[in-house]
Amino acid sequence: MTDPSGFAAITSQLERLAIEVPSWAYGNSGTRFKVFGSAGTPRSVEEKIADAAVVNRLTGLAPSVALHIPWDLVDDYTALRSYAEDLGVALGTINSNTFQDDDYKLGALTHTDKVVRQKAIDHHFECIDVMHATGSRDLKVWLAEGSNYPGQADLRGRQDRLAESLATIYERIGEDQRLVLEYKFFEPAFYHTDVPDWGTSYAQVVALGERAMVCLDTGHHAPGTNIEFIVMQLLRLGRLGSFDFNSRFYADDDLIVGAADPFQLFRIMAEVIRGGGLDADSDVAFMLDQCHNIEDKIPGQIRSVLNVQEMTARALLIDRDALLVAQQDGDVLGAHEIYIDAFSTDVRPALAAWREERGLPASPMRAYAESGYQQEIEESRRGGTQLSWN
Ligand code: PSV
Ligand code: MN
Ligand code: MN
Repeated sequence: MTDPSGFAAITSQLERLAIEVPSWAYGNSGTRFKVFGSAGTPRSVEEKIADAAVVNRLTGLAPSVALHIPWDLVDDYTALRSYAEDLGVALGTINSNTFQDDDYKLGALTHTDKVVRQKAIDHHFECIDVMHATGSRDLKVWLAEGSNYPGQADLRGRQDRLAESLATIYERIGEDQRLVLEYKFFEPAFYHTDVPDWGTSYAQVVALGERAMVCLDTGHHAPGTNIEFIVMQLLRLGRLGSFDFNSRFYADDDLIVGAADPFQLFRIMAEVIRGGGLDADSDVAFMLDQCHNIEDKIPGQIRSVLNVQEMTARALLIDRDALLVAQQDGDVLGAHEIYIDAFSTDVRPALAAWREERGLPASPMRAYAESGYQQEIEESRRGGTQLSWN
């Protein structure tokens, strides 16, 4: 095969791309208006993992599954780990959950009441116990905390209590484990959020220590935010721990990554590559944080990891040497054209051929449709309670 785009030169880097899938993507989900039930939805954590394993088997891209506690509560995490490994996937990031308990209405790690704060800290300790059993590296902390009305809360006091609570949790994580702190600029609190932006997350994690990092969820920014700039800065500072990928038109839409704005995904991956985030020694974790409200969940996840792979391949094709020369020469439009040339390259045929070379289906979407798995789960998962997003 001729290789006009230079695809052969990027496959060693592309080979390193791994995208963790979230267990909650396989449950039913919706909006505050309606959660649609769908046939074949998992009724247990094991069935979610089985579905995630299908995504990995067909794409070779999704070797681990993130769990959310207590949504994915089981008695024996060591057994769950073996079950997952038998299906060819690992258990990945453990997500804590302090947003569905009445006690946390006014805060969890930031609450003015020490008893409530300790309850939230203890929940994180339980998550760390789970991590030891599952072999997980990352504890991901996203906090729904904030206030709705000016004057409702002492912003400074909350930030101080947050620092103290996080320090207590951080002390408990193992030498090979990390704490990743996710930020979000609004929702469910609307006036202020205690970790609204990368700067706050960065300030908090730097105070904790070297194994504390920032998680960047692509849906958690105001419209118009230059997300790739944040990616660049966090990589430069050595604190980009992980991504929660999804795409959005308005806010935290949690749609299929790359569906709304593939160019933004390209720009993000271009900065990841520029900053060493795809190098062999990189610790940056790539994850999806998505829900599939109206489409089938497994092909939704397959489409998502393929989108990330496709935009990563295009970003790897940027002629970095030529770009540097154009940038240094002040060649504004020349530099821009080099960048856009890579974005405009259709890598799909090359990716299909490369997949086949590695024993994977050329079209994982088609392979899934033809596999009969969807029909099989729709038939076999009739009894029991289908799991929802929460
Ligand atoms: C919050 O919007 C979030 O992005 C966090 O990552 C949660 O863990 C996830 O959604 C699922 O609620
Ligand atoms: Mn997220
Ligand atoms: Mn979110």
